[in-house]
Formats: sequence, structure tokens, C-alpha cells
Amino acid sequence: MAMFRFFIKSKMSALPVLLLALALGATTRWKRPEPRTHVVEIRHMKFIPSEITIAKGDKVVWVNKDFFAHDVTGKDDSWSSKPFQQNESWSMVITEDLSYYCNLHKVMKGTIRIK
Ligand SMILES: [Cu+2]
Repeated sequence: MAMFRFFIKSKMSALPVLLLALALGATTRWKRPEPRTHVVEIRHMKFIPSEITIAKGDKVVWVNKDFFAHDVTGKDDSWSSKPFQQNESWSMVITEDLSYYCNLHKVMKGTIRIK
């Protein structure tokens, strides 16, 4: 009888442990995916693509494919890359919606949106 009672007891206490394990497993599975890297090419005086939508914390890499320097500057001038040359790149981790342009060629514009 004592054996039987022990069996019931241990069965009961296994349930919360099982639920906890399931909950932990679910938390791990549903946590944010790893940050991704997105490439924006600079080619023929354009940012390509000029508009992208990404996840918060993703990185954007601008790669200059023109024969001359460009930069990436925030629309409000609060941040800027240095000018970078052909086949050079510059990157930034994005945490908010941004509009930017090239301060060397002000017609060049781009937008990043957080989804
Ligand atoms: Cu430029």
C-alpha cells in the first residue's frame, strides 16, 4: 500500500515538471530568430533596393559597386558613414525606421522600415 501511494505521488509530481519542460521548449522555439544581414548595392548612382523592410536588430551592408565614392547619411544628418570606394562596404545594425541619402550625391535616397 505504501508502494502504491508512493507511485501515485511521483506520478503527480511529474506533471508540473512535464509542463515546465514543455513551456521551456516552447519558449526556446518561439524566441526571436537570429539577426539577418541584408545587402544594399550602390550601383549607377542608386541604392538597390532603395526600400527594404527588415526585422529590428538586423544588419544592413551597403556595398559600393560604382567607380567612385559614395556615403550613407541619415536624412536628419545625425549619422553618416565615411565615403567609401568601389567594392568597399559599410554596415549598420538597424533598430528603427530610417531614411537616408548619399551626402556626395544628394539625389541618391533610400528607406529602411522595421516590420
Ligand atoms: Cu553617392
